[in-house]
Amino acid sequence: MEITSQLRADQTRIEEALAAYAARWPAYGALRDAMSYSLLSGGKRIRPALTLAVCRLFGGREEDALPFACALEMVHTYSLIHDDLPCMDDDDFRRGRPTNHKVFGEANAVLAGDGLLTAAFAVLAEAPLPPERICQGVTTLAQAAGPAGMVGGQVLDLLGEGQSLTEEEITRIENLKTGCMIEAAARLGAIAAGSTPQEEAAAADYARKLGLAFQVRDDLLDVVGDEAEFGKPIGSDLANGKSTFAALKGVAACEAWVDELTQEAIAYLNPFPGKEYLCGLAHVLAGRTK
Ligand code: GRG
Repeated sequence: MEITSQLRADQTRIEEALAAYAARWPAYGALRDAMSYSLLSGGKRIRPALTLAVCRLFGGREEDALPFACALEMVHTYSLIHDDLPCMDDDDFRRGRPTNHKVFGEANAVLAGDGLLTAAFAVLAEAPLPPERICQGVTTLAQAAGPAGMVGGQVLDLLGEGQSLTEEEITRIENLKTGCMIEAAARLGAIAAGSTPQEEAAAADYARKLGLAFQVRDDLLDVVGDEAEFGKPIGSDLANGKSTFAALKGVAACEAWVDELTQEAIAYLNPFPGKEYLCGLAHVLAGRTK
């Protein structure tokens, strides 16, 4: 199947599964609406698509990876809701729509994030997989999202506001804040497939390079992107006093770096037949406009 058709098919499958989980949440006050508003609001579903693709690469069944994929997307969505809050980045728009707290108020936005984070671990725990794979999945997601991963990166990101950070410091923050979850997406696919440790390590190596390329591209879009497509105001990194790769290295160097990282990512998949889709996905992400 062609890359974009496969990606579209994966996105549809993920949308349907997420909507089915959302329909089961209780409607206490605005909670279900607030959780669903952000979960079902047109995200690209890159991370869960990666989970499904890695699972397929290692001979696993898509339906086995789907709960892992959805759980990861729920955690990602919670992080975006909290990241947009006035006490963090204070953003009004996300995915082309008003942010969660703008629609539901701050308390509901905090609780919608909390609800998504905790619901995600129930989704993982109920995956139709052997208990040891579920255990590995829970540990993988918790480590990636927690203090040694995304939350730690967010703390460093907030601390770095208004400061001129070095390339090494920015790389460390971005690897923690964004890269860990992208790596976890790949690892979860490998775990769902019951892959070997070598296979999981190769998928993780691929995802680490992909994650950095994704972040550099994000920095670029904040400078040269189209506001309507990107879904949030251009220049918000600069306005928030963030040190970015684009500001440090310039647009042309960052464009070349994204291509280099993409090639490096793809090289890790060389030993695996059936790698074409994941290679194509890396190229699609390198050229993304939203
Ligand atoms: C609040 C604990 C906590 C963490 C927030 C992920 C994150 C950490 C902040 C997001 C800030 C940001 C815009 C980072 C740039 C890269 C990134 C993660 C973009 C958003 O991911 P996409 O592009 O979003 O996959 P969609 O909307 O497609 O899901």
